[in-house]
Amino acid sequence: STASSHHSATPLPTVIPDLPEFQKVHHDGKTTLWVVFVIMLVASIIFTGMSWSIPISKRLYHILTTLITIIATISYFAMATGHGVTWHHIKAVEQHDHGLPDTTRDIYRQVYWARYVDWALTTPLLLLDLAFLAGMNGGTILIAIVADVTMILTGLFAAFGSETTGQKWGWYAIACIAYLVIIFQLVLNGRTASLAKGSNVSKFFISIAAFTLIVWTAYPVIWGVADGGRHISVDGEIIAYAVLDILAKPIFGIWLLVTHSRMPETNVELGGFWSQGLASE
Ligand code: RET
Repeated sequence: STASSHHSATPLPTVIPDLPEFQKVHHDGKTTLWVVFVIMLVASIIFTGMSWSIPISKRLYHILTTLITIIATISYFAMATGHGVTWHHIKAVEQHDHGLPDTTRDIYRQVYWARYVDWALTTPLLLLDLAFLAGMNGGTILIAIVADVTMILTGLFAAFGSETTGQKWGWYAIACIAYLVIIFQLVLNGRTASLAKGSNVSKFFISIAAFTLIVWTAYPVIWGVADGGRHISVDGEIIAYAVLDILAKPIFGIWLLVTHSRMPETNVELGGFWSQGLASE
């Protein structure tokens, strides 16, 4: 043939590999991160202001709730400025074109690991708010907190898990089991404990715990759709978590603090080292 007669020439490649796909943040995602940063900052300032006017012995919820929004402010500052995010190689898709050699197409997606650092610190504090409100015992609180930290860390491993092995969804399943432990502690032990604090506190605990369970349960759903299934963009994921974070932190916080100021029975008796030096107040 004519082609074989040019044996000294370098053959042209017949297949040009497909360019990798990069799933990344764009304008809407960046704007959202900055907006939530401002909301968390304003909430932190308001909660700090609210704690000023009440005695230190009644500030436990204020301290916890303010720390939660301060940590979120820091985490959103990191993400908005491009920190706390890294590329995760999701997979190499095999391309089969009839008659041509197979090629692969790599897919990369940005993973905001700063979220998991935020959640690892703030979700235990949120649980403490609820646990003190219900009057849960130390053992029950310890189990809920350890299950919570386990849930967030295994969720982080899931986010960086490989898709070609059972890693990603395996870690996800473990995180969901840890989440069920938290629900069990709140629904059974939390509700029972709250009854001892009277019907007002019990009713309030049931309402705010139900709100918490609904909002918290949306996180693994979003995760499954966005991080797990990659059915929504990185921007869409940022917006979804932004809505949930605002509900779970500032809205939860203002509801708790305002109700606390109107319902003296919600006050926590701080025994032992918690109340050292406060006797004179
Ligand atoms: C992950 C993925 C793995 C499975 C489960 C998850 C649950 C996350 C939750 C997060 C709550 C966050 C809050 C943040 C701040 O306010 C880690 C998404 C079960 C429940 C309340």
